[in-house]
Amino acid sequence: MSIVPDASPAFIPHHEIVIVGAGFSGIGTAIALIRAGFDDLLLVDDAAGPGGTWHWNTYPGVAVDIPSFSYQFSFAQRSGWSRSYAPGRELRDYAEQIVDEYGLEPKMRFDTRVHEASFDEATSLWTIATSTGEITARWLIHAGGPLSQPKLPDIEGIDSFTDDTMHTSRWDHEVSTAGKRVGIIGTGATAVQVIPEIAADTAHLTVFQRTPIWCLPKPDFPLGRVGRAGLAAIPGMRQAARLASQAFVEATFPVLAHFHRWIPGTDALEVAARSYIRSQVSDPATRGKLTPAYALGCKRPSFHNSYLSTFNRPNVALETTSIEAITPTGIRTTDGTEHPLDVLILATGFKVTDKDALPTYRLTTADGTDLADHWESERFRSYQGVATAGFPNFFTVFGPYGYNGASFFTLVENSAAHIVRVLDEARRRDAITAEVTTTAQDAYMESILARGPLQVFSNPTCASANSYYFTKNGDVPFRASTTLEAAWHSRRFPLSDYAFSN
Ligand code: NA7
Repeated sequence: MSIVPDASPAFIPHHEIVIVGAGFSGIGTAIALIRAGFDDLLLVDDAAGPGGTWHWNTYPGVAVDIPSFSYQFSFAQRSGWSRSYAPGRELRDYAEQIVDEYGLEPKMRFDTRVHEASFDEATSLWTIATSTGEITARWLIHAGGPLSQPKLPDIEGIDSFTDDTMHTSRWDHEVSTAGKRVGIIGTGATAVQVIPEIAADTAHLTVFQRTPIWCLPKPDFPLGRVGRAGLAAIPGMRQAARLASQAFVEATFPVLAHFHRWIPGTDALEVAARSYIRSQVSDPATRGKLTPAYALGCKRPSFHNSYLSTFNRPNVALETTSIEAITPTGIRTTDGTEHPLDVLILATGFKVTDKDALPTYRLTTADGTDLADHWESERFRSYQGVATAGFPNFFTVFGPYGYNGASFFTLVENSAAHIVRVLDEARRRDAITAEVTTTAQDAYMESILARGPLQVFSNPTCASANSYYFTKNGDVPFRASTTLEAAWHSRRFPLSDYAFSN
């Protein structure tokens, strides 16, 4: 359905709505829009299929680290997950099934990279330059996701290694690590999953760690045929599992992180985490190196039941001396040691708040203001992570200060509800532009930032965590809010927070 039924032909865009990204952000937003009657939409993605992060990340051991009962859409809950924390392949299948179920395929254009988007004031349309041609749209939604741009380490000689090398998010399944001398740089959530999976088969595995990660036990268990049948057949069982899972996720991230000062006994968690490390790692020196010096929560903790104990293996070494260079034959550390390697794995994460990551293309308003420059000079600001004052007809599913750290699916559903609410109102008014007011954005930012002192991120030890939660300015652009509160505001904000024009 078009929002402007009598628009002049010159002003009729190719599509009413273009969504950049066909991962779960784009898929969930598209479904919410279609349900609200906005059918004329197109999703573009540079991948060859849907699923976003779950399309790209196929490394050994890839799995969710939020329980699957929560890591799914509320309107498309499954009983068929093989484990309480589903493997990545099942998430990729889930994305493909949802695309089928909701008939999204004809609305998707793959292998299409967006290069630039510019808003034209005369027509109130976006022109989106892509690798497969130009598209115009009334409304542009960036659903790119925060973990889509692989970050290569800035280490001398990165291109010089002559044997096999790969970033974890572009795993080359032709390369075998079995019987080889393997090096892996990074000890974030991805490395925590890869290392135990490949260690046993390698001739030798050297883990190059810069900053240790808090690794906690994962309540990961197979659901089995009986469990899955129970979830599907017993009335209320799936809902009960979801409720318990949501409560667990809420307590372990949004509440603990954003209301840290109010929660008694958080020190006890760190004590328990240390004791877990002691129970898992036999060598005291290795154990010491694997124990973080920053507060639990400064950076995303990992959950795995065999990561820490993998360092007990005789063929696994933890190297904490800094890397000086990558050489044609391996890695040289600053103590002069050469580490010869056959395979080099870069588990070095993603560009999350880097200037060229959000969004990944140049996006300009009618007066030429570039969004990335705007955020660079003004620091990140937004309204509920969805809209930015000065950028009409543009929405982000994951924008700054929008995500509270709970299941990503909750964020997607909240952001989609917010966007639908604005577009519904635009349709009611026959409006062709909608833009959040500066007053509304300022009030939102003030309310979120006021909670900063309560957050774990204000702990001084976070300075040594190298956490991607922090921007280069030291800001942590999370939505300091419980999930219920975020859901409420996404659906109940005053419509006067937006300015509409015909
Ligand atoms: P992360 O969590 O960003 O981890 C990247 C890791 O790579 C981390 O240990 C970094 O060390 C390390 N790294 C990055 N650059 C270098 C250089 N130059 N030298 C040495 N080590 C380096 O990415 P992941 O892919 O593991 O996880 C991303 C998210 O995916 C995760 O949070 C989950 O939500 C799912 P550092 O800690 O910066 O010292």
